Order: sequence, then C-alpha cells, then structure tokens
Amino acid sequence: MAILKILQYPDERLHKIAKAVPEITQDIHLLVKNMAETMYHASGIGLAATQVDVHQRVIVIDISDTYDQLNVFINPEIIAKTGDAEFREGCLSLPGIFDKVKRAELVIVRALNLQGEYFETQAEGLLAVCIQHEIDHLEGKVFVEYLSRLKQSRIQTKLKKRQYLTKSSVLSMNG
Ligand code: K1U
Ligand code: ZN
Repeated sequence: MAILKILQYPDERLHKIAKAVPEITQDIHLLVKNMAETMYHASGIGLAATQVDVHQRVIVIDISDTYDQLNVFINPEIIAKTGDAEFREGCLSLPGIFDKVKRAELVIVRALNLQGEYFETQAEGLLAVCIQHEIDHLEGKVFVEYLSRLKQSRIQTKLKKRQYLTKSSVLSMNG
C-alpha cells in the first residue's frame, strides 16, 4: 500500500472530470486500498480519486470515529435527493479552510462495489454531505466554488500568503 500525494487547490487538475470505471480490475482494488490509506493518514473522512490525480469515478468515505467503516463507491450517482442542510465543510485539498455549504439533506446513491455489483444506499447528515462533496470532486468542483466571490478571493489571498511564507522559510533554511 502507499500514501498518495493529494493535489492542493488551485491545482488545475482538480477541475478535470473523472471517467466512469468500465471494469473492476486489480488496479481499481489497489487504487481503493491506497486511497483509503491516504485518507486515514491525512485524518480525512472522505477522498475522491481526482484528489490523487486519478481521473476515474472512485470515492472512499469513512465517517466512523474508529476509522473501521470504509465505504467505497465506484461510478456513484445520486438518484434522489431531498431537503436542505447547511454544514461546515473542509477539504484535504484546501487544508485549514472551512466554510458552510448548502446541500441536500438526504440522498439516495447508486454505485458499484468492489465486487462489481450495484447497490443503493440512503444517506443523511454528515454521510450525505460527504457523498455530495466527493461526487463534486469527480465533476471537477471544489467546495469553495459554492462560496461568494468575496470569500473566494479572501481564500486565494490566504493561500498566496501561505505559499509565500512556505517559499521564504525554505529559502532561509537553504541559507
Ligand atoms: O474530500 C475531501 O477533501 C475530504 C473532506 C471530506 C469532507 C469533510 C467535511 C465535510 C464535507 C466533506 C475531509 O475529510 S476534510 C477534513 C476532515 O477530516 C473533517 C472536516 C470536517 C468535519 C469532519 C472531518
Ligand atoms: Zn474535498
């Protein structure tokens, strides 16, 4: 298994649209294992293949406190949704940035499992939020794109400052 590199916003590869998985191969099994390991290592509750620069429709989610309830969704589709919910979201591609996003309160998802069988599941609360957040990644959308222009521009400024500080500390370490 391996810890994969998570693309950081505003990397343009985060805006690629992922393709459907045509067949559940050993490569897909390995991708899922590596994505789960990467998500656990980063203390996240979800990860989309897009975030590790693999543009195939695969997501992993584990919202349990014990990190032992992995959900794998291959070619996920939201087939029904209802209600409104607002939740403070985070993203492993944007560490340290959190903001409220409005989404559906309850979703019904259809997807393939690792055995290549279709299943349907109903989700609400944090699981529903996370499924919608991860499916957005597969569509090339990052949660900050739901925020106002003002908030997005403040986030850009914060990220630029952070990039500048990282660069200058690396330069001073190298003398
Ligand atoms: O897709 C990702 O970048 C993972 C992301 C999932 C997510 C968290 C919260 C709301 C929607 C989607 C994260 O895991 S962010 C980091 C995190 O561990 C976390 C943040 C807020 C609540 C719980 C966990
Ligand atoms: Zn994310």
